[in-house]
Amino acid sequence: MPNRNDTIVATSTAPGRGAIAIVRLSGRDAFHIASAVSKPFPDTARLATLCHLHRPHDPAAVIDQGLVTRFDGPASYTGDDLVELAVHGGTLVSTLVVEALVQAGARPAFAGEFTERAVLNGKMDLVQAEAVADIIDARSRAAHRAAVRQLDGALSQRLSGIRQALLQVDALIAYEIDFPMEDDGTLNRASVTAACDDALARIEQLLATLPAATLGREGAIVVLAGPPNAGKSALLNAVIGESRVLVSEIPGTTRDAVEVFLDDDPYPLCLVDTAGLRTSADRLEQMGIEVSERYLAKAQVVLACAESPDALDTTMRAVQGLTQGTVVPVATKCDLTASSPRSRGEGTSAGEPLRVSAVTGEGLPQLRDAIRRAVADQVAPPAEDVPLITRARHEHALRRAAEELRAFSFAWESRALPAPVAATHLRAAATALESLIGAVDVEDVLERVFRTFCIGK
Ligand SMILES: Nc1nc2c(ncn2[C@@H]2O[C@H](COP(=O)(O)OP(=O)(O)O)[C@@H](O)[C@H]2O)c(=O)[nH]1
Ligand SMILES: [Mg+2]
Repeated sequence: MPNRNDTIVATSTAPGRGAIAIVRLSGRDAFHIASAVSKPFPDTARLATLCHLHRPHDPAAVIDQGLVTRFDGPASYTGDDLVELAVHGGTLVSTLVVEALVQAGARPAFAGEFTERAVLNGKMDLVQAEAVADIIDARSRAAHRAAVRQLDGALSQRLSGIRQALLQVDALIAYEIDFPMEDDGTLNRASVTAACDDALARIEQLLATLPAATLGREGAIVVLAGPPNAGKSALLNAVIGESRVLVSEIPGTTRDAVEVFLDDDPYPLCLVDTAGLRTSADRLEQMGIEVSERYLAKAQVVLACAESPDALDTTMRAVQGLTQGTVVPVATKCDLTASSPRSRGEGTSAGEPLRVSAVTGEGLPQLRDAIRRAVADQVAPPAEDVPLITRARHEHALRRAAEELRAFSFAWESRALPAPVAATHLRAAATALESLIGAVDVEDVLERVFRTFCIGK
């Protein structure tokens, strides 16, 4: 673990040409170090001040003019004294400012070290710190929404609520062990079981958000499948509104799968253009076809594309065995064929194909709607008030907590283990939740016993 006593510095904005770059400095000597390179150095907290930045103790060696803001700990992002220097962008200026601050006594920060300090100083918990990273990495509205809620503490509150409930049960058991004659044993047993069931249900409710979280982050996989030359690549380009995929009249042009990420609500889409589904003697094309089949296996939605009704039938049959996803029949190049009155319009249920044209744009809005409906059929959009589980770390800890809780319930109900031994499962479940939010406090159980029970009774 890096030394927490060091004062750390880093450029917080992305490198490259830009209007402004922000350099952050944090730690016990932050103000002392900053005042060696800033003239003047502000003496009021949270008041952006225009300063000259220069080499340490050499006001004549000016590097830049910038806005310097001091945040006096603990009222700062890290909880320690912190200085933000907003300087001109580009690669050189911020590098020179960081260099000057290092010469004045700071150490370059490790990745994530500012947020790590925020956690260590109790400004946020681990789950919220992860949300900071998730907000930065979000590439869909769904992922962004989940991260903002997580930073807000929605998930942390749920987790600590469940943990508190478990500690409460532990306290109940401890009380019964210490004062077995004082309470109505049956009532206690029943309330322990009920509290455990409730905690388990709350954990399972969180785990149930995993598919929605995965879709929100990675996009629902929508595969365009069909014979070569059906117009799949042209359709994909038309849907995303730009030419990303090679379109050609030579069958077999798309040999590899091409993924295009498209943000949408409630989930982003990962549109996959594939090689055709026919079997081919060409080795390269054959490999492309195998790739298509792999994508079909994990698709949420398959757009079965073909020009003629016969080809569409064949495609539907070929696809059905290869996917668990919802298959949407799509009649392509409808500008070339007269529409039968029956098939015009939005219908796709009951095998009625959706008529689309990449050339005229006909049917494209209906196609987007059909995709949205099909995705929602596969994974229901998450309830507004339930925070999403977005990380493997969270999933593992919750599964572990659920396992321990089940082990406890079994031991408790079957009386297979003495109560103090069964209770170790309960505490292991609480610890798994603690490891998530980073609130590890062994005194908690004892404190609960004394606070919620009248020992003097
Ligand atoms: N008229 C018309 N031609 C299309 C349409 N979509 C594709 N094409 C043509 O059909 C041929 C094959 O298209 P392509 O997208 O490469 O098919 P893929 O093999 O299924 O990817 C190309 O010559 C396209 O210009 C359409 O909606 N209308
Ligand atoms: Mg193609």
